[in-house]
Amino acid sequence: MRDQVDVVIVGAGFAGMYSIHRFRAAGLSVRCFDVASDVGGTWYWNRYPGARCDVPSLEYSYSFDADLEQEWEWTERYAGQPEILRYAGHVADRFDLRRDITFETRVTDVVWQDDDDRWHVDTSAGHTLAARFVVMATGCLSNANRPNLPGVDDFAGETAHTGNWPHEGVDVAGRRVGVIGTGSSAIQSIPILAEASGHLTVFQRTATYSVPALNRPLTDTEVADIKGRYPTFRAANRQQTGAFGSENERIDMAVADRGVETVVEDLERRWNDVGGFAVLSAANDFVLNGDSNEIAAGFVRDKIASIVEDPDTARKLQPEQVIGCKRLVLDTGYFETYNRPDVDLVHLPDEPIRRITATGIEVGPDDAARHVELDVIVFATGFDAMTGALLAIDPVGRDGTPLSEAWAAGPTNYLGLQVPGFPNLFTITGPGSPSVLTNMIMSIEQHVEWIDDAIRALDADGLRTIEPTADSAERWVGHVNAIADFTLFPHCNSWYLGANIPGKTRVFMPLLGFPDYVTECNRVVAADYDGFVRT
Ligand code: NA7
Repeated sequence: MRDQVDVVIVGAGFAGMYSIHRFRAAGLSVRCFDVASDVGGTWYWNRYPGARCDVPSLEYSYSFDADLEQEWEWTERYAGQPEILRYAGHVADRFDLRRDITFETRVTDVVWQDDDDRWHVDTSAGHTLAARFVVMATGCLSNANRPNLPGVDDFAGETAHTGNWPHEGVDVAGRRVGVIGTGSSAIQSIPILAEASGHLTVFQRTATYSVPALNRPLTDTEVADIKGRYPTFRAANRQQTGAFGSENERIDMAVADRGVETVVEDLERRWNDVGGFAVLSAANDFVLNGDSNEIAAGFVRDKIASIVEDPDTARKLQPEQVIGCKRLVLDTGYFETYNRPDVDLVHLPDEPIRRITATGIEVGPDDAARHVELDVIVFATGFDAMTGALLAIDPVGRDGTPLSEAWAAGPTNYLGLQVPGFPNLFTITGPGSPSVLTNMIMSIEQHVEWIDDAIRALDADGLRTIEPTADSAERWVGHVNAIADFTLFPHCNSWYLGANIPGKTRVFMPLLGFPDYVTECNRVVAADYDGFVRT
């Protein structure tokens, strides 16, 4: 006999934690599972040196409880991973969340049963549950991508993935370290690894645009200011495309209207004095217009050339693609690191990885192969983003159809919340929702509250199931892509498109524009769950 529960929640990160709190308050019984041994989700796993959030700490935090907002003290403009993990632990203590979480347990099977309108959920620890609802709080960047490079298992030294960093750390002192990848995780960790190791070699496939974070301690005055007006600050942030940054100095003018010279002067000021994503707020069409984009891209390329002393290294570090179509990275001393005598760059387009050996990585064309000797290899190679964690579980919906089959041509769902054929299964910050293009915690709160309302409405109406029609999901995917096509976002091989994973269908997954999305979610509810079938 299966244990009966109202809601199974998969994942105990920020989405899972708020789900537990919210659904409990609605009088529902909940059971949450996580592979980790504590809460925190992505912040539990990403313990690499330098891991830090790129959304300011006073914004990347829950807004659902005023006392929580007031009592927690953030210390830096951008919170580091240890501080965010402490915050997650504090929230778990404060709301007594852990009593409904089973840690170190993987959800292995999630199968819909038409005969009793329940999801049958099995775990690696032998749990068997029957749940009315399943909430996939599995995270967008939780399924690490470890490329299958030739010889990868031959390496006799130590390896680590930034997205699954060993709790005991990696001892790099005096050792020769190689970092594969130059995304955000690599760029955050490289300056610190360079300082701590004997020698560092970076293996770069695509150069990355990065701007100074200008991280710093928060002052008491600015914290008191925000805490004194948190509700209006949050409300203003929710009106922003990315649900954060309402007080960033944003210029609502195109480059051509503002004038190139003024824009470049402003970019310079922002680079030196402002930092963060706001560096690119010097005009409003950088990701809309190719010529405008080139102004910002050229500015950052010139910065790289002025910082990096060796001209050949500087050239390799200058990205060629559109700026902003891969997530802009915020750094602390990244480009400066290449001026160290103990740091080398291998530009993989010139010298591809041939194979990993017992003692390092062999690179280069046939006629100029060379071997880089290494003691440690760090895979900073990112994630199978947005769909990876969902497909790893691969829920089986109506008629025995697995999600992997329903999504063979790319993720199809409605509002990023529900997949046709998967009744009562909800995805938090799923593909098709603003998710990774926003302050994730604001998106998480909006999703959890929408799901909570949907469940309450079902119960109030004496109904058992909710799922979207195939037609509404098809229209939604078209809408998400039509909006992306107005921009330069689809113009490079980003993980937003799934382009970083060999064989993954190329579809732009996140939806641009948080406020319009929320309006649409609310309209759907007001129109009696328009686009959904409730039975
Ligand atoms: P990212 O941003 O996906 O970066 C991964 C990096 O690894 C990127 O430079 C990739 O190059 C590189 N990569 C991936 N596979 C390979 C192979 N096979 N060979 C060489 N290089 C490879 O992940 P992060 O963890 O840095 O950041 C993820 C998000 O977390 C970030 O956007 C923030 O939101 C926080 P590519 O560019 O694909 O050529």
